[in-house]
Amino acid sequence: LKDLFVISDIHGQISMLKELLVHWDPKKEILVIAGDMVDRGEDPYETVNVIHHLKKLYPRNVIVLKGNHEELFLRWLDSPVKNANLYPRAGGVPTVDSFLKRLKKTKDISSDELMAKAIKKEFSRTISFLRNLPLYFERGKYVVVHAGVHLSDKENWKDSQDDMLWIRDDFYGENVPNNTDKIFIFGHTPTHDIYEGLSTDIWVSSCQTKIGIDGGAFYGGTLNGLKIDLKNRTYKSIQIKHPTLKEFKVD
Ligand SMILES: [Mn+2]
Repeated sequence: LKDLFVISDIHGQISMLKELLVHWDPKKEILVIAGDMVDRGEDPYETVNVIHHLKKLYPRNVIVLKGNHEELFLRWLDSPVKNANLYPRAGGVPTVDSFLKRLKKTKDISSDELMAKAIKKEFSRTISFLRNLPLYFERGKYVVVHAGVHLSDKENWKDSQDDMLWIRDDFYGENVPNNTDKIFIFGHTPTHDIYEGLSTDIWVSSCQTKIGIDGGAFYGGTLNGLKIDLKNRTYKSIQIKHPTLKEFKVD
């Protein structure tokens, strides 16, 4: 039985991702990317590209989940005019730019409509990979999901796909009891917000069944990796610090 190595909310921070992936052992661990690869950040295209490549290399040992930002990118691709104002506000510009930069032909692309059309055409495999991402990953007692689920009863936590992408304190709030028998690993809300500014460390609810791992990598926080030993139910975390300008490397 393989252990889990969970990473979430990379938001284009490819240098931090590469640094963190050094700690992944593909022979012993299933890598779970819990969504929000794109939007904001250093290079969203390359982030998706590296993860897609890993998925192709290790189809059974790499699990990639959809986050709300993959959903927002896909919505913009499918309805660029309707989302022309909304998507940039969600951090979409670096995503679109990083894809456009890799286009073979870049002339005559002046509107959102033409940009979306060109990206869909040239990167059809990447886009189809994003479209078909699952929303959660379940292994024994553990469930990895981007934002969370509704916890009201034991059976129906799988019902709301919307919650899996978007929910916040209606899930992680300390006043929300977990009536399922699962332990949830989630991203989406930076732990910095849950800790009210005190830390970017991995957050564990007092009931110990909700574990937040989003270190706010793009916001100058950390990219957290959570290792879960399934047999012994022990955890280990690895934190990659946001590169300062001085330490920043360009290769
Ligand atoms: Mn999110």
